[in-house]
Amino acid sequence: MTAPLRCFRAAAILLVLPALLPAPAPAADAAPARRPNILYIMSDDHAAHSISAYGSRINQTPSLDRIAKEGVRFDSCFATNSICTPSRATILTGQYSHLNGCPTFNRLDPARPTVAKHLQAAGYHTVMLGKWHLGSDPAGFDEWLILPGQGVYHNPSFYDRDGTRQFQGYVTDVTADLAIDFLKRRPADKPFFLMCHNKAPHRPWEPNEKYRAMFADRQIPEPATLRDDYAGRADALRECQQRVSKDLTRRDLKLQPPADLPPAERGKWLNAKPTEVEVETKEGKKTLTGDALHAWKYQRYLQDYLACVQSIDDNVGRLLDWLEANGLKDNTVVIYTSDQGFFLGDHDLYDKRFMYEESIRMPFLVRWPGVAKPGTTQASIAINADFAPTFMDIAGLAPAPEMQGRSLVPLIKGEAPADWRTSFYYRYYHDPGHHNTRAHYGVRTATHKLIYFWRKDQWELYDLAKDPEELRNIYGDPAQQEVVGKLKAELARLKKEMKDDDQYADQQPSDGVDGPAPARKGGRK
Ligand SMILES: [Ca+2]
Repeated sequence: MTAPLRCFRAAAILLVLPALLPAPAPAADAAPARRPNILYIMSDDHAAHSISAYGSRINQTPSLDRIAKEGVRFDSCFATNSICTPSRATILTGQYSHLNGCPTFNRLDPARPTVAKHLQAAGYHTVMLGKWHLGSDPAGFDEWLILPGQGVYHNPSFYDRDGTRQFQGYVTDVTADLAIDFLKRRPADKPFFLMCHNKAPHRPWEPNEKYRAMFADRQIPEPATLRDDYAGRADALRECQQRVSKDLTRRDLKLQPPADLPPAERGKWLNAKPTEVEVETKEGKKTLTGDALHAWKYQRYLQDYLACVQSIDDNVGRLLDWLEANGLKDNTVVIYTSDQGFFLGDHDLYDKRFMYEESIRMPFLVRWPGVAKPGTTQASIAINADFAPTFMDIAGLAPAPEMQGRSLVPLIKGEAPADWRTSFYYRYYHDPGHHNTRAHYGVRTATHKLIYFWRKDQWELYDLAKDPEELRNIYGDPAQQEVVGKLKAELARLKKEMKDDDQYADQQPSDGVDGPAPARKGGRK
């Protein structure tokens, strides 16, 4: 696995040279001046409710649980725009979409300041491996090797400054192999900032054979809201096209085209959304429709999704073991998260985008020996814009002035700053987008959520304490008008504080994250 990274070795040797210069003397009362390494592991679309440390009812993730047991579990960490590229841009810049220029699937301008650039300038060795999905080539990284666009699960191609190379194997294994390869040859006298980004468990949810077989016959418990009838809600839920019952394609469901289908018609067949499916049962072949088909689709979806998650868990375990076996455990902050949450059949949905809990909630687990108290939890509201200032704080740097988030280090330490945020602002733009999900913005507090679908002029209000599943829209309830008024005022305050002047309300930059860079490198996928 080392061969594709050979080109980095020369660069790594050169980069060691500046470190030979005398370092500034630490202050007399400073702790030993060894800045911690940062291993940031992020998966794609990994919902917290499929991690057993978060109380999953549907799977076990012992390696991720290990981070939680040895560190702190954040229970209220949220994406501010719950799709891939925008969340990644926010994580790197510490800014909301309307300021970092990535409200949808558009390219991140590589000239923008990012936390990688700040850490690199401060002497960290910065590395980006895996799924990037920001269109432009990574900037501010000493080394990078990334999947083109979404990448593929099996025998994936990765590319770097020199071009595209294909690897044999399963993408989650390959990504961890690359991370371990880097760790083995990391610069000896610099701390590292390693972003290790999994493609999994993103659609089309293609597990490796080991875990596909393990989950093939599992019966996964259904979520209570799988048959949500959307009564009382705004039009958005009824209009969206991310429903388990209606919108999973034959490709998603891993159905095989008839053997006699002409090759030219295979794509159309696979992309169709079936309204009946013939399955093998103990009693013979049976055609499923209606609710039986709905239940079957849920099982097929979750079996594959959870099998993809299992490979992530295994590989996180490999990374943790490697750190421990090689003396890096104590001086490496390990973070596990996902670019957003995901619906696992909740509200009959299978994507994200909506401001509902399963979509916006990000798993966020932090192990920092000697700083994070093992086995603790943190309920304060964290957002993805906080990650960049957190990395800077870990590195001993003040947050960069352009960043809108706030360092989570006090929360990692178990402190409760009196002035910590008690609400956060959310905004989603990609309408109609891939799943016809209506644009909206809103505010969430510890107890309530107010959502405004601005193009439809429709509102939803949920009492999260009384209705955690968000089934009862109480916006029109006369008894709630005082709450509505307060939340509207808070929403306006946050919108202003975050400098959202509706910059992208009517028009967003054109998409471009899946195109130019890989194409320029000589083909993708
Ligand atoms: Ca994602």
